[in-house]
Amino acid sequence: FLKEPPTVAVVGCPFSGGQARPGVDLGPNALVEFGLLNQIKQLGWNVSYDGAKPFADIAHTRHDADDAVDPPSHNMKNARLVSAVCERLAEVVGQHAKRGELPVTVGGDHSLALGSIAGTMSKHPDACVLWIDAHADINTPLTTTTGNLHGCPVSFLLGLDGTDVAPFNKWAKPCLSPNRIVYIGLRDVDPAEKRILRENNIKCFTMHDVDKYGIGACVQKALDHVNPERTRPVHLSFDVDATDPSVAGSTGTPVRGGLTFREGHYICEAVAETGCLVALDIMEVNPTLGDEKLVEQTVAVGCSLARAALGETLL
Ligand code: Z70
Ligand code: MN
Ligand code: MN
Ligand code: MN
Repeated sequence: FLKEPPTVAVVGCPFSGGQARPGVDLGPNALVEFGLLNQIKQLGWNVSYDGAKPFADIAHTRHDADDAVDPPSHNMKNARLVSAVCERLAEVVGQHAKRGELPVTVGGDHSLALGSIAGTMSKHPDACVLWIDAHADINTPLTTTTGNLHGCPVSFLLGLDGTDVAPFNKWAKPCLSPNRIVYIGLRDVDPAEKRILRENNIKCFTMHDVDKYGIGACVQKALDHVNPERTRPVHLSFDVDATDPSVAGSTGTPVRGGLTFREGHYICEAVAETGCLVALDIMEVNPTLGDEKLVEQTVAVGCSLARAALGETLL
């Protein structure tokens, strides 16, 4: 699916407006400072990086959205801001994909995946999505109890009831069908989200399934579901809170009982082995949460998950 020479376009999106805790906007810079670009080069990729430039003209990409300027609409907080950033991200990711590059979106909060996946779909409408997360992020504007849009991106991608609302409906058209997304790592799902997942027959591998079948079988079954012939392009959207807080603790909503270090990396390695990866998200690293050691560990894990997805092997 990619052009020669193989190029990764790192898209850092310093954005925190999809949730309540400041600091996740500093995630991209932390991973880049830790050496992400050179690490990807070491794997044999050409690497491009634009810094935060693509988002520079959108006010308040940091966590300073003002309810007076951007009042809650349909119970969604910072809706105009999230929509504007995701629309821009979709353009940027779409442009890179159309040049045959592999966009790696570094967040930032997970509302950004509405933009990154919309961008992937603009080039690869037949792509499937692996969503690795403690959370399902499939609330709609009608079901969200927090109003935080990082809990909602999947519902917009699927075009569920209640998502055809301004400002999102100006640009975000449904672009994914429920049988083309699969979850791994779930363990903190709202009651309304459980109903949505059931009603739409969306395949999920919860932590219960990881315990029961092992990560190898779960990833195989997940890929068999969304990509049985291994011919479809794959967008891997990895929320670092899918891993256990002991693995990546510097994140806004840690949930105990998560993926081990190896289980998280195994998912990325197995996706790399398919040769189908066309886009990657590394989301929700918040370098302002926890002590220095926890932050460095979490940033390092964000980088190593990215490397594993981009072909780093153990031998
Ligand atoms: C909850 C909500 C969420 C991430 C928390 C939480 C969603 N279901 N997503 N942390 N990454 O607010 O809708
Ligand atoms: Mn806010
Ligand atoms: Mn998430
Ligand atoms: Mn999450």
